[in-house]
Amino acid sequence: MTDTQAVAAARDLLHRARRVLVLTGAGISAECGVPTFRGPGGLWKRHRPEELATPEAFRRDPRLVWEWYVWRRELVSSCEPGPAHHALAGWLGRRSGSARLVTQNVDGLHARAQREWAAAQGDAPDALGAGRPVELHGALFRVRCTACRRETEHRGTVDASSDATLPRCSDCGALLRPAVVWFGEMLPAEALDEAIRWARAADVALVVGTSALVHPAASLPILVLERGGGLVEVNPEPSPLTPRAAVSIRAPAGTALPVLLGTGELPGVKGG
Ligand code: BJW
Ligand code: ZN
Repeated sequence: MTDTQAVAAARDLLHRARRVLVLTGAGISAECGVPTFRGPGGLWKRHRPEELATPEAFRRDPRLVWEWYVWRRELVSSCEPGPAHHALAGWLGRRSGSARLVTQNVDGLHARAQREWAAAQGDAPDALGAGRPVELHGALFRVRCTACRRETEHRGTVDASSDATLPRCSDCGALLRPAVVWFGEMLPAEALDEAIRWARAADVALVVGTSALVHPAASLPILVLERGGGLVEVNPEPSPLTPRAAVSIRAPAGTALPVLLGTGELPGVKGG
């Protein structure tokens, strides 16, 4: 299958699908300057996951873990949603409720692109409602109290120069932690339930920019396949899902999604 044929076949599948589950991973933000976790230049190359992304690591050395998150928060603050986020936001808006975006990313770039799209349509920019991305692994700019578990948005500066300067809960005084999901932790129940509900109802899973190694996120497209649905994968590299994909588009998301999800016709191909 040529690239053009693959895109045409994927557009046809998406066009005919009654419900679509979209699952994204770090690769969709890579072209915006947010490093992926694995692979060349990945975040794990410089920091072993078991050192930083586990509750044990945070108990052992909260300052070191916070330092990593401060670095990532600063990095993401300087990034903008890219063509892939924008193409997806427009397509989700046009599908008006028949597709749901589930992301493993904590960078908030999908929500930003969706708010920008909503604002461009004349809607209130924060009126995403049921269309807001399902964030399976939490959010970089939220914190949770390690004692009372109160969760709040947190965009302020964090001073990770010493244990004494780390952020503390304004209610109970205990240490705050990033509201993200570390290895061995349960995913937020509401988000996981919503993702599974969509996976069980979808005809097609569109999987973009994930190594599909981390579960339960990587199991969601399998649920779609198990009920006879189709899988479209966009990733320059193969993943464990590739052998089961009806269509595999081996291209960066920022190149592939505007063509796949755009409103224009493909050169020489009838649009879907
Ligand atoms: C491009 C591109 C471009 C590049 N365009 N593409 C079943 C089997 C085996 C193990 C388990 C299982 N179920 C649960 C587990 C254990 C564990 C797990 O999955 N381990 C595996 C690694 C073996 N899972 C968990 O612990 C989860 N919790 C859980 O299951 O709770 C229940 C339970 C509790 C106790 C015991 C047992 C069960 C929690 C997982 C939490 C993951 N957390 C992280 C950190 C989040 C916070 C943070 O960001 O700091 O989430 S880890 C990290 O990996 C992050 C990501 O969301 C996640 C996935 O990574 P992703 O997005 O796929 O990124 P990469 O870098 O791996 O891949 C990038 C891809 O992009 C590549 O393919 C590139 O080719 C591609 N790409 N440029 C398109 N331009
Ligand atoms: Zn508290």
